[in-house]
Amino acid sequence: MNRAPTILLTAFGPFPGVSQNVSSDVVKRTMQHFADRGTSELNVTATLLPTEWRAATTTLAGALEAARPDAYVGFGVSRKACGFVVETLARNAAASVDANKQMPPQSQILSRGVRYQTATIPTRRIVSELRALNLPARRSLNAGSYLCNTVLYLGLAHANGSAVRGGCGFVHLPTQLAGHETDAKTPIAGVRMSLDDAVAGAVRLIDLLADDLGVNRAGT
Ligand code: PCA
Repeated sequence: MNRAPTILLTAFGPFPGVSQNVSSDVVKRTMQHFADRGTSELNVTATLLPTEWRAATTTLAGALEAARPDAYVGFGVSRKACGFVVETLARNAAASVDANKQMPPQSQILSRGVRYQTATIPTRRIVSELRALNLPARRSLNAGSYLCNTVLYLGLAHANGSAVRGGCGFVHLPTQLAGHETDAKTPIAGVRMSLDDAVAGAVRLIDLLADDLGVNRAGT
């Protein structure tokens, strides 16, 4: 019997300057949404990645190995994000200190890796679906050179050699969501998106990937 399609999500823990990472709240709540929906047509599974060069890499590899996902989407935060920032490119570059005060082992993610890889989730359609929900969303050509870019790069490298037919991508969220105060007491200018909005957008994104994977949502 064929198993139901599996979508793997990841979120990040704290890192220097961000003591509470909202990506983990968003992914937790999104998982809860799918658990409450209780469909047997789709498995949505999630892993929290430490924002550490070595541990993030090994935790992601373990999660990909265990879940054998049909699609993979990572979530993280960025100070530059005012809404959903759907990354389109991963660069073979690694820089900056992690949560463990360590620099990356080398300036490239993979020594003989290609310079750029393109996200394989349908980024244009995702942005237009999010905007149709009235959520701020844009595509980005620069995922940075920190751990979010690394997990997108490694996810795509993995997907290249396995059957991740529903795509692999990454979404940056604002470091602070409206009405969801973390360590930064003042709301960040320009961020109108709340935690509920972020969860609604993440759910829509997953439903879109699930549709593409042929999941029948009738009755859910
Ligand atoms: N944002 C960082 C790493 C973890 C996170 O949430 C980044 O943009 O790379």
